[in-house]
Amino acid sequence: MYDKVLVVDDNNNNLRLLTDILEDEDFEVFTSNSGMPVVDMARNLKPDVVLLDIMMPEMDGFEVCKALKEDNDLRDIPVIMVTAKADSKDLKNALEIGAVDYIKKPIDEVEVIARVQSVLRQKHAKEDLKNKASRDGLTGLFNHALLLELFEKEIKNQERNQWGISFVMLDIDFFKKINDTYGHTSGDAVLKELSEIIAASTRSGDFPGRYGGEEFGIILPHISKEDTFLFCERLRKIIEKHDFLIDFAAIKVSVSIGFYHKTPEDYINSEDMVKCADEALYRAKQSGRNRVEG
Ligand code: GH3
Ligand code: MG
Ligand code: MG
Ligand code: MG
Repeated sequence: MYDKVLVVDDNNNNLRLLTDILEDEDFEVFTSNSGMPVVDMARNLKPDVVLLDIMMPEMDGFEVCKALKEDNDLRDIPVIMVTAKADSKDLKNALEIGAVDYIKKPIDEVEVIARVQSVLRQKHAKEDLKNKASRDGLTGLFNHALLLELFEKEIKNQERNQWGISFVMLDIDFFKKINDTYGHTSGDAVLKELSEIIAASTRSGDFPGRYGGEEFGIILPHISKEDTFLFCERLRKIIEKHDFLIDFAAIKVSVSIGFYHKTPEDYINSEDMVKCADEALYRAKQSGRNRVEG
């Protein structure tokens, strides 16, 4: 996939020049000749880096950069300032409000490419690190902390778009018995295999995570209550029928599932949604296990 660069400059000649340079290097380039729409564009395009002219009418580069850095979802996008005057006060100001680098005009092709690539290398290295730290070691699913962080973001996103969102909590039935009968290593193998089933059952926009021990949390954005129930039932049945291979034996495992569905009119926060899903899970356990309650 190509890295996306958003180039902002009020001068169309500069825009064309920067676009040509970057496209020659196979970047996907988006442009704006005003600072005003940049925050919205950044939200929609999710660029990997923004090149930002300082001197622009209406909204200058400093203001745009500040607005990006004040937005939780956008602040990690690196900003490179493009400046006509090599005034060290301007550069200091740019770095202070969160720009990572600057390019001086007149624009030098080699410098532009070198600076953009260096910033992207840092960005990708940071993302790799975060990805590793955010995954559960045993199952490879999102860990508890990241799952909750993603959930907060998704709820906001759903409210903005007037969609429904569900939180699903899944717990293995009588897992202690599996550990006691076959050993902890076999228990781990079951957890891994179950994670693969969960990951394979979710769509690309869903977020499956390991909530804790033998409990899994799944965020389902943009879904109805009926479809949440169908998803959970389908997952429950797939697991019930599956042969879990441990050592030389194949064993059967069942799960209980609770979920909470939030409509756009329902102003409940993530913490309370998790609590409600947990209560539904408790009801599923109470009413016999291997069930879905929502
Ligand atoms: P219930 O149907 O009520 O959920 O019964 P349960 O036995 O599944 O629940 P309980 O909470 O009594 O036991 C959960 C067990 O899960 C106890 C714990 O040792 C085990 N467990 C938690 N994390 C891991 C893990 O990472 N690996 C293995 N092998 N076992 C784990
Ligand atoms: Mg300008
Ligand atoms: Mg449990
Ligand atoms: Mg259990």
